[in-house]
Amino acid sequence: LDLEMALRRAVEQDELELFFQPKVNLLTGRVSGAEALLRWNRPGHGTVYPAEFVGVLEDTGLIVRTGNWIIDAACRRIAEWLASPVGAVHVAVNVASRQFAEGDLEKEVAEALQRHGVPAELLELELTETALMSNAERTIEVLTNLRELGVKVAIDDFGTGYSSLAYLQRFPIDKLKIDIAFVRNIVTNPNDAAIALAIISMAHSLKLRVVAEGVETRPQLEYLRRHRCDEVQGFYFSRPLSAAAFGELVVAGK
Ligand code: G
Ligand code: G
Ligand code: MN
Ligand code: NA
Repeated sequence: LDLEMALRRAVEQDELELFFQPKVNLLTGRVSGAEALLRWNRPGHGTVYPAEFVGVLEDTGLIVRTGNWIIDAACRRIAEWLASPVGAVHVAVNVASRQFAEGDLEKEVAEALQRHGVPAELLELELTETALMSNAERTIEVLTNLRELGVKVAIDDFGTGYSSLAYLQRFPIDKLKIDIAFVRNIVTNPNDAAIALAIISMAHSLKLRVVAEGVETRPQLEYLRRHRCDEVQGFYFSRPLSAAAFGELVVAGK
């Protein structure tokens, strides 16, 4: 209950902040964008990580309001970068199941893009299989509207949830993110490797891009490159960074 009260204040008091973890394009070797990850600068507690509070946001329904703040903050940041030496950055934002089900995502996204004058193709939404599958017909409608705006959609933690392959083909999506669970032992565990390679192959057959999450070592990276994964994200390249540090990284790489 304390946590809930504190979280209600957090949005109002501007205590939330987005960090950015680089994604690297394996063809060019350059930073291709970032995943926005929420941080809470809780007075008296230092930095609080989403694992400790996203569940409470979901359970209390606060995730809808917070999620709208996140979308707005991401667009504001994209606009700031566009007007600076950093330039165009593709930013992916996590959307919680309840936010997808209960929020008016299309409206919030359209308004945030317009408010900040951001080209839609620079914004990507990461949704889990669970969020997408709970009402598949509505999902198709929402994703179709988002695609009309020009926003990109990725399925997050792919392979850990339950997706109907038939729907995968019907959902207008752009990208699959291979869950860290299959990447962790990709070099040593043939079963994990088989799943990761099947995801890459299926994604490409469906004309989707594929990103591997949680890449921590060079052998994992080389393995994924050899097997034509499009992008990687993970501690091997960088932890999530403050907006300022991410901007510096991009400028240094130009
Ligand atoms: O950044 P960290 O490693 O602590 O993230 C832990 C979890 O919190 C991840 O599953 C991530 O998807 C989730 N998360 C991080 N930022 C956001 C956010 O802005 N919105 C939602 N819904 N989940 C987030
Ligand atoms: O659920 P989602 O995929 O949105 O969350 C991404 C989470 O993965 C974040 O909490 C982020 O901090 C974490 N993460 C990113 N890169 C790595 C990595 O290389 N290793 C590990 N263990 N976690 C990572
Ligand atoms: Mn994610
Ligand atoms: Na993930």
